[in-house]
Amino acid sequence: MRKEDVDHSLYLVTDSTPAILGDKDICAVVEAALRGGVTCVQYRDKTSDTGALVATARRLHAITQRHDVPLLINDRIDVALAIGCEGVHIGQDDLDLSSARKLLGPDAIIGVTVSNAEETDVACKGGADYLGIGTVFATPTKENTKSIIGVDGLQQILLQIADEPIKTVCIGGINASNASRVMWQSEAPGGKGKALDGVAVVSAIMAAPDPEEASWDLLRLVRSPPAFA
Ligand code: TZP
Ligand code: MG
Repeated sequence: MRKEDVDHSLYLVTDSTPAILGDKDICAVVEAALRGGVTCVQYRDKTSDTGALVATARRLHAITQRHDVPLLINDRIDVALAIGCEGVHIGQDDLDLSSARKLLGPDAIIGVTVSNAEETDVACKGGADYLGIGTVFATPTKENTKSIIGVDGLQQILLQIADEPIKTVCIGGINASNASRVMWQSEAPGGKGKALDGVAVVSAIMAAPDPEEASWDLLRLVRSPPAFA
């Protein structure tokens, strides 16, 4: 898949902690989410050692490839290189964008987390393929997050990049009760700025009793503009 053709509509970020994954198998959950229509997967695992990361990433990649969906690795350029997946997602404390690009090459997908104007500017100028904008809402999934930006902060960043060709997803506390409002806010009457390309979720899918159904519901919300009555 060419990176220009990646669909960011429903972007699943995995979590391997018992609080979210419980005793389920990560591959079974991701497979169910893909059946439900997830369009992009990021393997995010802050606790496993490198050997286990590579092994799980390989299993996940075999699954995402069957669904023709890209697999990105959180933080770990080395793991992405080892398994030959489609790219990485880096935060502000990880290896910098230009080094990641040098290592991975022009065809890799590189996403960057941004939460303010300066980070957004640097990521756009540095050639990120997409931005993960957040944290939108406070979330137990990432408790030590630096900045909760709210819907207003998200709107400001979307306004700042109105003319940039970069893709965007938002992250942080997104679930079926707020996905439509957040996704479509720029299109509402009086809304300004770039439209989001999608939403990124962890617990709304990884912790759902039925990840396939949860994905299906979220995808419908993200793909169908509300009536703005
Ligand atoms: N980055 C910013 S918030 C977050 C990450 C990885 C976690 C989002 O988790 P959830 O469960 O979708 O709120
Ligand atoms: Mg990181």
